[in-house]
Amino acid sequence: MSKRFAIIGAGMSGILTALKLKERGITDFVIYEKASRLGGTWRDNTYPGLSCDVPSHVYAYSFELKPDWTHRFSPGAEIQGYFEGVAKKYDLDRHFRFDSEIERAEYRGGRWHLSIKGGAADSVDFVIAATGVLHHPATPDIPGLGDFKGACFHSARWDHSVALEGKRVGIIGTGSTAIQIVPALVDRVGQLVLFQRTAQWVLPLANPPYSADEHAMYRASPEALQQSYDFWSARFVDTFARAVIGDQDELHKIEAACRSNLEENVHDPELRRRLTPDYRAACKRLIMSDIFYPAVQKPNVTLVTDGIERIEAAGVRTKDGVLHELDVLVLATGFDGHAFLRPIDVIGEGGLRLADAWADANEAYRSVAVPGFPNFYMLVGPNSPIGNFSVILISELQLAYVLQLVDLVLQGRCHAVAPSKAATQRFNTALREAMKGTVWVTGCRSWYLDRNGNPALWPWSFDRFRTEMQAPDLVDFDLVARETTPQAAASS
Ligand code: N01
Repeated sequence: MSKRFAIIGAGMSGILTALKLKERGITDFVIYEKASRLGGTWRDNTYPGLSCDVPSHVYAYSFELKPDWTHRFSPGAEIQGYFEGVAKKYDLDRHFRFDSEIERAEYRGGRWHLSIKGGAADSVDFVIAATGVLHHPATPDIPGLGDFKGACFHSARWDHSVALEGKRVGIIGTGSTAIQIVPALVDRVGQLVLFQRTAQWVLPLANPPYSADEHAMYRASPEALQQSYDFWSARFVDTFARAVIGDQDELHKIEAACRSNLEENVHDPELRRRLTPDYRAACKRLIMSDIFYPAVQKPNVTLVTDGIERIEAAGVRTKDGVLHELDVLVLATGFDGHAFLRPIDVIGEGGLRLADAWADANEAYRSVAVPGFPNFYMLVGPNSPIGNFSVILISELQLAYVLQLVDLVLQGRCHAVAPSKAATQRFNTALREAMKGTVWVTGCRSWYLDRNGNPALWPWSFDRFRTEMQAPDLVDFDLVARETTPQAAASS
C-alpha cells in the first residue's frame, strides 16, 4: 500500500519537500498551510526595504539557481516570486491546502491523525514539519501598547493601507529588520524616531544591482551561475560560519570591519558613542548594511537610547520623561524563535505530548527528529545552523537525510523510525558543551538564546553538519516493526 505524507507549511522547506517527493515518484502528499498563499517568511514580511541578507545567488535551491536576480541581496517580493515560480514549475498546485491550519497531530495505530482547523481531518504515514523558525511575531511587553491612538503594527504584519508620507513614524527595535526599514522610510516620512535598546554591529556590505550583461552571462552559462553559488557559499563557510563558532582570527576581522565602518561613517562623536555596542560582533545576528549609517544621520531621524517607559495615546514616553509624539508606531521587535511547531498539539507514542517532551528545552536529534515521535520529521528544527549558512542549503541537506529514514519504511525494513532517547541525549549534551566556544554566549541578549540561555544554533563547522547529514547512523534509531496491538488493528 502506498504511503501518505503530510507536509506542514508552504514556505521554502515545505516546497522543497514537495518537489523532492515528486521527484521520487511519490504523489500521495498534501502541503497544509494555514495562510492563503505559499511563501512563509517571504509572504509574511512585506515591510519597506525588505531584502535577504544572504546573497541571492546562494539564497536559492541548489538545483534551481536563478540567473536574473536583480541585486546581490534581492528584495523580498522577488524572493517570494522565486518560490511561487518554483512551485509552478514543479506543478505543486494541486497539493496545497491553503487556509488549513493543523491544530493537532496524534500518532495512533501506527499512523498520524491530523485535525485541521474548521473540522477536517486526515491520516498519514509521515509528517514532515516545515513550519519555520522566525514565524511568530514577538509583541513587546511595554505598558500601554494598546493605548496608542495612531496606527501600530509589527514589521511582519505591515499595514500598507497606512500612509507614511510626511508622518511622524516611530520604530522600536534595531535588529536586521529595523535596520532595513530605516533607510527605506527615511526619505518618505516627516520624522523618524528609532528606539534603540541595544546598539548593533554593522558590517558594510554593498548591494549592487546585477546588470543586463550579467543576467545574460548567467543565463548563457550555468557554469558561471554555479561558480557564483559556490563562491558565495564558500565565503559564508570560510568566514562568518567559522567566526561564530570560535575562530578568533575570523571574528577579529569581522569586528575590525564593523568598528572601522562605525568610525569612518558615523561622523558625530556623540551619535557614534550611542551606536557603539558593548558586546562582541556577531554575538547577536550581525547586521549587513551600507545604507543604515547614512540613513540614521539624516536630519529628520532621531535615535532614542533612553529606555521606553510606556506607550501613551500620543506616542512613546521614555524613561527621561520625554514624550515622543508619533502618528505611526512600527514594532520591529522580532520573533519567538523557539516556538517550533507550536501551537500544534503534537502527540506521539503512548500519548507523549511534544509540549511536555520539550517543557524544559527544545531537544531534537540532529535537529530533525524527536524520540517518541515516529515517522515525524522537522526541517530547520532546533539547533539547525540557521545563523551560520544559507537556510536553504540547510534544509536541502536535512531533507536528504530525512528521506533516507523514510526509505527504510518505504523499502519495508520497518514500519516506523524514531531516534533513540540515549542518542538524542548524547547529541544535546555535546551541543551544550560545544556552545561554550561560540560567540553567541559571550554576553549579549539575542533571539538565539532560549529561556535557559542556550543558543538554538549549531556550534560546529559546516563540514561537520554536511557530514552528519550525509547518512543516518542507524545505531541511533529505533526501528519499529509493524504494530500488531489490538488498538493498532482497530484504528488502521
Ligand atoms: O528581530 P531581532 P528582527 N523594548 O530579534 C528590540 C532575520 N532577518 O526582526 O537587541 C525595546 O533581531 C530588540 O532589542 P534588544 C535575522 O535572522 C533576516 O530584526 O533585544 N526594544 C531588537 O533590537 C534576524 O536576526 C533578514 O535589546 C525591544 C529588536 O527589537 C531575525 O530575522 C531580515 C523590545 C528585535 O530584533 C530577527 O530580526 C530581517 C522592547 N520591549 C530579519 N523587544 C534577512 O535579510 C524587542 N526589542 C534574511
